[in-house]
Amino acid sequence: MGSPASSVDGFVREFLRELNFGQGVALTGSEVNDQYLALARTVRHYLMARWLETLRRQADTQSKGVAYLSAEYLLGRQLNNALLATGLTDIVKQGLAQCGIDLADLRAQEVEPGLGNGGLGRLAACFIDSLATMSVPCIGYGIRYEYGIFRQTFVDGRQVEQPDSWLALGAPWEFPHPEAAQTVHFGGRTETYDDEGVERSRWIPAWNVQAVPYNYMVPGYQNGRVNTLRLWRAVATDAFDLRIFNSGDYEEAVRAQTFAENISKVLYPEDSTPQGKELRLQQQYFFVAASIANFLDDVLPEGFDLARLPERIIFQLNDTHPVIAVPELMRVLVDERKMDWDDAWAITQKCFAYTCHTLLPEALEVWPVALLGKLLPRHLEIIYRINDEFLEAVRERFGDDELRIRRMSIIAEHPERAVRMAYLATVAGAKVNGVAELHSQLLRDKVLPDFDEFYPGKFTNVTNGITPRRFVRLANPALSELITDAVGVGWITDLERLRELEPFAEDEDFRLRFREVKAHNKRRLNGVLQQRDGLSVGDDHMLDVMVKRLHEYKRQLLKVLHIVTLYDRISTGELDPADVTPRTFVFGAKAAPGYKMAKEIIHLINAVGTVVNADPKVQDRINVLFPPNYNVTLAEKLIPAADLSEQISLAGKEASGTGNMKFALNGALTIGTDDGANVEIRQLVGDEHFFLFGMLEPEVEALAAKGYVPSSFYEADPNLRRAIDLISSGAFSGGDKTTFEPVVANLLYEDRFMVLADYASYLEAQEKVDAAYADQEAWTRSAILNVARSGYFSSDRSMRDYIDRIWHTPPTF
Ligand code: 26W
Repeated sequence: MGSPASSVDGFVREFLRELNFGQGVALTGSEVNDQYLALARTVRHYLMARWLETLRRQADTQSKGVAYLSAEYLLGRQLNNALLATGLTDIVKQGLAQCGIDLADLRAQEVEPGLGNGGLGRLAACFIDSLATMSVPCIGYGIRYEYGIFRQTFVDGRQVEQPDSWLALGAPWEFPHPEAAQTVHFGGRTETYDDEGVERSRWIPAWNVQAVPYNYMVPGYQNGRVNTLRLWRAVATDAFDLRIFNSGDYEEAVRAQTFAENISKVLYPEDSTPQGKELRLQQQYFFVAASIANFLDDVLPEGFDLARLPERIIFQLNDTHPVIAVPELMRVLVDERKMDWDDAWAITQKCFAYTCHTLLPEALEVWPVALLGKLLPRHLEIIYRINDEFLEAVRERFGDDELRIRRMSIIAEHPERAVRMAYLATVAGAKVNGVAELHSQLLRDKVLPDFDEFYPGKFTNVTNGITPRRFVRLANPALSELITDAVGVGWITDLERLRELEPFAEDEDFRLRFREVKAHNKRRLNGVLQQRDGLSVGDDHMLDVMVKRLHEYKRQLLKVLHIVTLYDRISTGELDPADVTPRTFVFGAKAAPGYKMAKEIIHLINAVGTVVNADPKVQDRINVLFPPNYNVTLAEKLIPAADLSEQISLAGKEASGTGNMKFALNGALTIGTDDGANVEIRQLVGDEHFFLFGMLEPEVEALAAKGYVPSSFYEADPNLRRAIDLISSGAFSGGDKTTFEPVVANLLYEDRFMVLADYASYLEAQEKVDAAYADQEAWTRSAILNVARSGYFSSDRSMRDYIDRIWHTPPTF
């Protein structure tokens, strides 16, 4: 199977063939969606030979690879990346032009697969991109949600969620394989039986679903390699009970089908109800059971000696969501393959590694024993045995220190008996890593200190990274061209080469061109926002951007208080508008549907924006934009245009952040706390090129220990008092004093994330930002140095760290 000729004419032939025979339409009269689908299929043909070749070589060499287990993949649009990977962009552009079609129009037609919530899902997407580019064997395993992260709209400033029907207009990048479905079982009971003198256990499940694999190509950057992302869809086994159907009970007939297919229906359904919780556990087991079965039965050659499994695979657990894979592998090895328990456990402990992505105690997953036992009775038994043997080893080492035993038990007793998934992952994993230096340190010292002591050498750090292909080369073509002009193209796969830009910070002409790039990106953003939301960004404004999930610990409220203070000072005449740097503040954030306070904060941001944007006293000075439905596609336009990156979480709470890296690499300066990967960004770019503010993590601890009283900060700081009073006064809610009462009360009497304690320091840092921005030459110098010194944050480097320290999976070919 030869790949289509790489010429404009060859492309046009292929494209028209797809349009005619694939879509069944003629070019004349075809819709944009027909054209997009035909183009996507044409481009995937170009990748096909490489994909098949990769699979063939992998089967031949049988070298060790990574199975990345993740409940989320936030892929972003595929077309542009596929074009970049194949180097086809110019040919396609010309070919389409011959057909009277603008490539940009077809790009805009693609709906991104939003199969993730935030950083963790996007990280998974960056990692598989890097592994393909580095020629490392990897299969990404996950769930093909029918509805991804909701589409966010605002009604009267409040978030309203709409279903994300990303499949509605066709899904040209996926390859369904119903013939390769796996059966996944649930419920029932266990029993022991005599197997020729050996007592064994077996699981008698009550029901099952089919897991149908949908394969996606993961192309490396211009290296002829294509790895696989395999997402599972749940399909009912006896889809339709014809007997019941014929008897006229249509509802009952489809009930079982609906029940089964709910498993892959939506990303992270609400877990505030017991049903929702159970569904989430079903999702987790569903995709890891299918993935393990797929790897053992279909990927490994027939007759493979499972004692050698660790030579072939490492299952990387992306947070605790896939951790039920640990007892599942044990069940398969012991119950199905009849392996001795100790041998199976030794293998299992070499085949898993675990990444933790949080420090917030409430985000550490636990599964009530009652629920787990009902859904997966055999797995619960296995977990108990793992725990018994583990605690026995702890006793051997530390004696009968009951407090320690209770602390370390995989089973928590309070408030209800539950399985601590992070502990299970830590006991089973060959390695455990955090996602930035500070986070990994806190993980060892604060979250899992007993485990760190018990398992010397198990804990390690791998600082996150981002793919420079998508987030610089594709998202910022203008900057990419400037960089390539200066240092050559090597940076795209060797991001440390950006260092060679350092001398250009002193080159006046280069600085001018750098500023032109920013201005160009702002105009581009303006075009996108105009069309998308009717919003505009002035190109003479500093663009101050805070985009990330809406969460109290990230402190969007601190940003709001800054804006309210500025607004108050200008509108009362305390500040002369002429002395204020013109700024446009941009927010992008989705709140979890059940997270009330987060939704109140969204409402407040929109309310403040409405008032500020309408007030003639501050017009042309400050502006607040909150385009709804922030996603990867919008990020790719927003980040390259930004001047200032807001990374203002309370120190010790943001595990890493990856947005922070994207901004620095696109030449924004950061205003940030000493948290997550901000710490490393600041160390690399230099203090003079980073606006640090706020308490350090130990100071946060100390304040909490002594008793934090937020209202005392309110009493003591007149600026803060004015800002909060203005919100309470109804100034942003049409005079209604009750609207934002919950937010204000939360700030004054709880303020879990110490917004008020860091307010003064934040304001001071913002004044430094203004002063620095006034000197455009110096600002540009800093921005260039941010780019030049952030090469470390390539996900290629993250992958090298995982490979060297955890996976030991060298590149193959
Ligand atoms: C239990 C359900 C659940 C699901 C998702 C809890 C929490 C999540 C988050 C969306 C997880 C997440 O995205 N964490 C982020 O992971 C990034 C990649 O490591 C880090 O950079 C961020 O700091 C961290 O918040």
